[in-house]
Amino acid sequence: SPEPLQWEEFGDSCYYFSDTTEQWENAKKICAAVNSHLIIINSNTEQNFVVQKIKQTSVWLGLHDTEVEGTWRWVDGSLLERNGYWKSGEPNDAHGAEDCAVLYKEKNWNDIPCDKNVQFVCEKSALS
Ligand code: 2F8
Ligand code: CA
Repeated sequence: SPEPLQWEEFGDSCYYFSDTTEQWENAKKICAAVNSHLIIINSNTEQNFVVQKIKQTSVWLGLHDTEVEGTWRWVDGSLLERNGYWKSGEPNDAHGAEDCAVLYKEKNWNDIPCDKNVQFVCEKSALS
């Protein structure tokens, strides 16, 4: 039988930090398949927790502007409020081809092409 995933509890959520890298859509599907979603960052403390667990250089966020360019939505459909934690000059939709967001170890965000292979973090409620 497969090994159970190792979930880490923080606040009211549990987090799974992948070892594999995946394209954004596949990472989203993998999280959904284990009753979770790609991470939604709601606070600086949550972001700091995730950052210190990053294994490589970055992880996918559950944040994209695939539907309307420049309109950033979380995977639960909610709009990104405020300014987020974008790196200076981001999001810039470089080459008109950057619709998915990553969180870097340096604690800031960038938009990159969704077909890049990146580690990812799944989040689910710790309560349910
Ligand atoms: O200069 C910022 C720019 O740097 C890279 O492109 C050269 C990033 N691309 C990737 O990481 C794939 C851009 O997203 C970033 O805006
Ligand atoms: Ca960018």
